[in-house]
Amino acid sequence: MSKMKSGKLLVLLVCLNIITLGVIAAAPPTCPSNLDGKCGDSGEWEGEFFPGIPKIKYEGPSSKNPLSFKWYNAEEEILGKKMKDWMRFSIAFWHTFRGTGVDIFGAATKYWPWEDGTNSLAMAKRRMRANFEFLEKLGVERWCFHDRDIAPDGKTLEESNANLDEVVALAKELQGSKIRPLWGTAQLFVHPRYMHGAATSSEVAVYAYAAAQVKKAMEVTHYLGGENYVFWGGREGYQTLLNTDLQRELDHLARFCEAAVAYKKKIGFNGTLLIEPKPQEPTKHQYDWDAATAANFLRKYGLLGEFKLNIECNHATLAGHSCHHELETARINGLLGNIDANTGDPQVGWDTDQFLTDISEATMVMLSVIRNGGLAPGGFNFDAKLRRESTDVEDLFIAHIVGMDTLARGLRNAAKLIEDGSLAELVQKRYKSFDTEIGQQIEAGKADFETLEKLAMEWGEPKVPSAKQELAEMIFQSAL
Ligand code: XUL
Ligand code: CO
Repeated sequence: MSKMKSGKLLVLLVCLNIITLGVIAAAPPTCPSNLDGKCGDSGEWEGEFFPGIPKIKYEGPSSKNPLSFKWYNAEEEILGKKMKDWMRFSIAFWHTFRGTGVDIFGAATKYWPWEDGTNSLAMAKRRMRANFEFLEKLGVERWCFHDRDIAPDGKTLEESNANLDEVVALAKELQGSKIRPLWGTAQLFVHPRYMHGAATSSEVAVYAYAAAQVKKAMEVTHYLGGENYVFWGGREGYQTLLNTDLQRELDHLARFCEAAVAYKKKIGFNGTLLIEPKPQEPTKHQYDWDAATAANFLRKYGLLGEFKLNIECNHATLAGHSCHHELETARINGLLGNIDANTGDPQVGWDTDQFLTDISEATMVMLSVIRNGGLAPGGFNFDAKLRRESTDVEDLFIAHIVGMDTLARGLRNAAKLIEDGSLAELVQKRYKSFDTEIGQQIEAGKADFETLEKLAMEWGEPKVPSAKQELAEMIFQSAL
């Protein structure tokens, strides 16, 4: 074959491959064959969604039962508070009930038995029933949702609102007296109308549409007894500054936040408003880059006191920080409101939303939570999804169990470190020179440069002590 011909063949093969991938990705899920006619456009579902899965119980660290907690013992007290009150765990509806395993190269890998392949209202209701059975069996009393995860978009805003109302009415009934949303939010990033952003779109009609969607999402969160409301700026950012008025977009975002505060007060919603920072993805540069950027935005626009932050661990690492850094930054600014519990992959550069299973990281997370005095009215939302290759229904349980156990283990370890006191002592010793008279004057803002210059000359070259990093790491590790 000539060079020319083989080149053409290669192009053809690449094209065919792209077409095939496109077809696979677009193929609608089909009704599974093992459902004995239970598939169909009906909201009714006879029997259990998770037959064979018992109510998950605490069995202790020696248990080999994958469907049991080894470290999370809801009623056990740690540092004077029940574990369940430290954790306030929540399930993310979008990952657990809308996640299909689809990625940019491949089709869905998961077809849960209750799915009928449609995005109908009846299907939405059936999924909602599955959600509550899942929560019940896992012993979790909170859940989080986007408006469009739980109810299908309609042809008009009125129709979308009506769909939402119908599903929310069922959710309210299924919640009973114990279960509540940890937070609700509006999905302002999937629909093409939001391609330039929602509150930061260059198109005023999109800004208005987003406002209407948030208004409704806040109403239903309030109706369901939600404790918080989240703003994740899905497409609030830019691709290039060449076509972007940065100042105008940020001003619009601030106006949007102000209007949300006003509406929250108007409807008597007492939940906390939370901004969820993320540096990029889907836009190249998101406005709520990290905790410090979001704090500065709130400060600049006079919104401190009206908002707190929802820190997501995978977003922290995308911003080049550790989760611990983001939690501490939020905490020392009085802004730590909630945690989206997940983790990224150190070798992958995007938001993989994995369940956190690293005990050392969980211990650092829990150190921040304890220092914060807990997270209430926030909590831990499992903004985490099964790997594409994990396809059994029981994997949904196993993933949440290991996520809950990891954080519970982190809590136990952090409590050990706090009770032991050596780490705190190491830190306190490190700064002891500031406990002197002059140190106290500096901290009180009463030491001017002339005074300090005089002292520097009197003292001569400072003797700089060791930072004791390895000792700190040794103490930390002894608690794991
Ligand atoms: C996206 C993300 C969202 C928010 C809610 O990265 O974390 O799921 O938590 O919109
Ligand atoms: Co999140």
